[in-house]
Amino acid sequence: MIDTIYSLSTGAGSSGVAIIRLSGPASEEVLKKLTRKRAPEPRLASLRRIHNPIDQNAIDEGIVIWFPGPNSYTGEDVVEFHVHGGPSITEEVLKSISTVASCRIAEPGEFTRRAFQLGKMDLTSAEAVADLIDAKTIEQRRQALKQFDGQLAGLYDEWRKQLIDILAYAESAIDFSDEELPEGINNTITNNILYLINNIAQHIDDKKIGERIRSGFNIAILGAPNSGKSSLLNRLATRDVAIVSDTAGTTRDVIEVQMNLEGFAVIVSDTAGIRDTQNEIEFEGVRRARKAADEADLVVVVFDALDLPDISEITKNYISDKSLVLVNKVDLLDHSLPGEINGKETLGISAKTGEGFEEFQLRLNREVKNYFGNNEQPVLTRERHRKALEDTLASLNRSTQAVLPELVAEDIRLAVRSIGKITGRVDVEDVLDIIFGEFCIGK
Ligand SMILES: Nc1nc2c(ncn2[C@@H]2O[C@H](COP(=O)(O)OP(=O)(O)OP(=O)(O)O)[C@@H](O)[C@H]2O)c(=O)[nH]1
Ligand SMILES: [Mg+2]
Repeated sequence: MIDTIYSLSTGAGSSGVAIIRLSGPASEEVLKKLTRKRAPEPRLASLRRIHNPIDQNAIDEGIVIWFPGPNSYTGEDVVEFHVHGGPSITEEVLKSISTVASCRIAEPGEFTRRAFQLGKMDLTSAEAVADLIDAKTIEQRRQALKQFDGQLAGLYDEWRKQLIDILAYAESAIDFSDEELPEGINNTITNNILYLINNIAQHIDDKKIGERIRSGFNIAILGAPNSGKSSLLNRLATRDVAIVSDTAGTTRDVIEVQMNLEGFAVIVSDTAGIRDTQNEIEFEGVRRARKAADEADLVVVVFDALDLPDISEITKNYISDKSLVLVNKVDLLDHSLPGEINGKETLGISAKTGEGFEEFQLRLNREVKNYFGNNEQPVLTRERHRKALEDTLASLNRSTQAVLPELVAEDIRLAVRSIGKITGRVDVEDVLDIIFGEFCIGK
């Protein structure tokens, strides 16, 4: 007996409309009990009075929609109650549903999990549902929708199909002697494997673009104490996030602010001023600052114009090809800026007056856009995909070294399995909990 699952599918709190969704064999029974009528026409919005089936009291009047399986989100029988979104109403409807046998509250992601299990969508589309719900920027949404539409699944399924073709060849090489096989079959196998290895390797050599679109592009602000890092963060965030003071060594913890630059999610971190220190707390702050810089996709290196020409040597070490170099406090400068530091062009700004800030923002936007590029190819979006592709590559590379045809075939079979795990074309029970655990209840 399969449970019927239900939950409030819209957000918590009061709203104009709230949707309570059910999926499973008892859906129709619940619908009849709560509306005291037959199920309406399938997929047709119908106005109904909704009652508590135990005390028979009216709860609300709302829209009900009946989706008999398999033409529903999950593939099972599904019912939606669209009621007024007051907590007393939604609680009472949920309570009423709980009185019907075999109905229980859904686990996180369970609706989508059932949709996957009944073949309504592959695993990458299911993951994309979670991403669509979480999307806060245009680019996050675009990427999630592409994945939901099956762009990633299409690519991986195509590679898997090619691998299965190669496997068929490789197995024929086991069963038949050399004389019986068409000429050059081993060369064809090897060439096809090498071609796939090349394509997969290119696909995963991606600067983690897809993962960064989901999780955010990391920018660390780094520099000597008092150079104006926190002032810069506050100006970027247009609010007073970090404490600013003329005491050197004010910031200790890493302060993160989420922003949206050019439609991309960005996390900007303000850090402790880098210097040698005996103070235990400041020392830990400096350690965290260095770590933030190491892990960042872009480091904004800030120098203090008041230190010129003896700018901080420790800070200089952080100039690399992933940095933007600023000289702050140009409002106090009575001579000209050095055009470059360590071969990197400098930009003079004043976090206090805003001088040069517009140009800084333009450069920041340009860096973010350049990092992501105009990639129209489907990109992988999770460590899970990367790991499966690395396993696939490892098996394929091994197969090119194998001498016995049996071993070649076995490695290709392993490769088929690894790549199949991404879309769920194999036994994947073990990964399901991880994927659907990312969801909130009601999705
Ligand atoms: N004149 C002027 N003063 C500035 C500018 N930017 C920051 N300041 C001042 O410099 C001092 C230090 O600024 P903060 O933003 O706290 O510097 P910080 O780099 O975060 O310092 P730590 O957290 O100690 O490393 C404060 O008194 C700011 O008001 C600027 O562009 N011009
Ligand atoms: Mg600070």
